[in-house]
Amino acid sequence: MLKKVTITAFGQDYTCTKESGNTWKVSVVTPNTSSYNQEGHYYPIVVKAEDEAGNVKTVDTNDQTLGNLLKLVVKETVAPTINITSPTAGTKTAQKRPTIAFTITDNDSGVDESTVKLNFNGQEYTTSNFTRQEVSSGYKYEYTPDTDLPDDEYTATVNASDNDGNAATPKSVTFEVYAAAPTLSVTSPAEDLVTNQPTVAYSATTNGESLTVKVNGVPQTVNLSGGTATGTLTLSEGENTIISAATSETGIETSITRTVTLDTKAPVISAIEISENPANTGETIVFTITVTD
Ligand SMILES: [Ca+2]
Ligand SMILES: [Ca+2]
Repeated sequence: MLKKVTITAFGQDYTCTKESGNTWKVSVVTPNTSSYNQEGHYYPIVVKAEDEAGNVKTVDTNDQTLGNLLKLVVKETVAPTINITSPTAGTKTAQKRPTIAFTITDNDSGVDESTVKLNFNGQEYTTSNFTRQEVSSGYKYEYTPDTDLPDDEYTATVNASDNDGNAATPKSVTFEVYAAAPTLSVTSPAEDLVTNQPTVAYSATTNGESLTVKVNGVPQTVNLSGGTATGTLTLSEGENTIISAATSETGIETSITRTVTLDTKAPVISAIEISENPANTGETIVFTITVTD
C-alpha cells in the first residue's frame, strides 16, 4: 500500500494526491525565471514514493529510464532590448569609417550571441565582426567599417534574440556620411591686385555652410546667402593677405589665399638732373630723374 508520493521542485516539496488507479497528481507553479542559466539549462525534479511499510523509492534526473523526464525546461517570455548608441539618428558625419555602437541587454535568459546581427550597407555582420564589452545584463558591440564609405545616406539595423528564443524588436538608425570638402571660388579681389583704394569689394561662391574672411588675421563682415558671399574688405597700407575659409556642415574646410597691395602714396621725385643745361641747338641731352615709391 502506498503511503505518499511527493515531488521536489525549485527547492520545495509538493505532496501529490491520489487519483483513480495508480495515478498521483499535484499542480505546481513554475518559477518566474528561466531555467536557461541553471546547470544543463533545466530545473531538476525529484519524485519520491513511500509505502506503508516505510520503503522509499526516489527517482531523479540521473535515473536511466525516467531521468530525462525530470529535466524541466522553463522559458521566459521577455525579449531583449536593443539600443543603438552611435551614430545618432539623422546626423551627418565627416568620418568615412563611422563606428556603429549598440547595446543588447536581457534580464533573464540572456542574449543569444549567435542571433546578434547588424545589417549595414548591404551586408550582414555578426559578432565576429564586432568588438564586444560586457555591460549589465548584456553586451555593448561596436562595428567599424574597414574601408572608406562614399558620401551617402546609410541605415544600420540590429537584430537579436535571447537564449529562450524571444526575438527583440529590431532597431535601426539612419545617418549620413558627408566628408567632401566644400567648393570655394573667390571672384574678387583678383590675386596680386594693386589698388590705391582702402577698401575692396569681396565676392565668392561656395557650397559650404559658412564662410570666414580675414585680412591680415582680422575678421571681415561678409554676407553668405544662397551660396554667394559678398562684402567689403578693409585693407592696410602695403601687402594684405586675405584668407577665405569655407566650412561644410560636417566641419571640413576649404581655404583660398589672395594677396592684395594697397598703395595710397604717390611716387616722390627727389632729384632731377639735365645734362647739359643750358644745351646747344641740336645737341643730345640726358635727363636723370630720381624717384622713390
Ligand atoms: Ca529575455
Ligand atoms: Ca606708391
